Amino acid sequence: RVEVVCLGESMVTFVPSRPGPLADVPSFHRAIGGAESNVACTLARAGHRTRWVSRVGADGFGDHLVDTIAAAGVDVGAVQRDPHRPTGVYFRTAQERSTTLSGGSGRAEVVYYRKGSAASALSPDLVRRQDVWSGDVLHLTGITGALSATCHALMTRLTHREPGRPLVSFDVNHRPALWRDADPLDLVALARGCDLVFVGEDEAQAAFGLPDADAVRAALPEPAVLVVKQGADGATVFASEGALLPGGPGASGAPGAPEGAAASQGVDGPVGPDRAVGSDRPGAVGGGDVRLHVPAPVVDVVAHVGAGDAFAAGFLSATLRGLPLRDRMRHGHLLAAAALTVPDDLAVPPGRERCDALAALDDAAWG
Ligand code: KDG
Repeated sequence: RVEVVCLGESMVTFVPSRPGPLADVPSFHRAIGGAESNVACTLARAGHRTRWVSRVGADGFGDHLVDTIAAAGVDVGAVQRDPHRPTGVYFRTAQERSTTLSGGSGRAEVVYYRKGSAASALSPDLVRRQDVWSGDVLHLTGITGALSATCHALMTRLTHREPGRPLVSFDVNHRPALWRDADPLDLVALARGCDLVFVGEDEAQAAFGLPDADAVRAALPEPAVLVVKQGADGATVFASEGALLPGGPGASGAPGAPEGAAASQGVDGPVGPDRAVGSDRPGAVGGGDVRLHVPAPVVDVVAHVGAGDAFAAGFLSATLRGLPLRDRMRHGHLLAAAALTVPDDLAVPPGRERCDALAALDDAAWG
């Protein structure tokens, strides 16, 4: 059984051979990007069974994406090929070096060539329920909502609370270049329908005018677990009482819909007789909220892009293993730290034993 299904667009990425604006960069090296496949690859490398659901062109870049993501150990059987639309591409324009740690919205500038891409044609009709609903967790990001009207409809559909769906994890990932003509508050509406939400404090300030983590929680009370990433200051998690305990949502693989729950039609088809998300899940929602701030390790940052995805992967990995809330946050920070120290989106995450040992260090060692 798949543990985590990640749905979203991936692109071939061109990373500058040396820092600087696009006009001055003489050459690039090819890598891959895509917030959701980054999460799938990192989780797979951390030993979890993952699937990536997307659409790529019937072109060489599509081949490269599918092959590379499959090589990381991700199930790519549900990836569609579009004979009429190309695979998306993006360029990094700079790789700044700094010593701040950020799992937030990312500061490197990017230039996208993705309008009309194969993935932008994704729609509720094209995505089969059996592909997205058969894992324990479905991981989505706000990027998909900005790609096209059909992608937005798909996101609205997938974040609608209803019986039969798995735990839905959502990284807000506000990308100003993509939301230019749309209302970023739409992202808040999508997040409200999810069970586990990640958002950067910087993006919440810039996109929604929410000044701090507490204001974000006040605006987003619905998700059982909300993680607000605060760059070098670490991150704060809010969790409904019970949601953080082993046996609550996300603990020990508990959240998934039963095998065979998914029908073979598109996600717009009738819903199976499965249990609902949220209140009927053991220990899911109690009265109050737990609030926990967890500092991040300081690392020498090479590039921020991909760090937020790695954080989500670390948090999800520890959640699937039923680890306590503090350890989920620390696993997030550790995987983000690895991603921050490489120029590409994806780093090889530290092994599980090493992460467990570092996560177990006392509070003094964690600042
Ligand atoms: O989180 C990293 C992503 O931003 C990067 O891989 C590209 O998916 C991407 C996007 O749409 O910005």
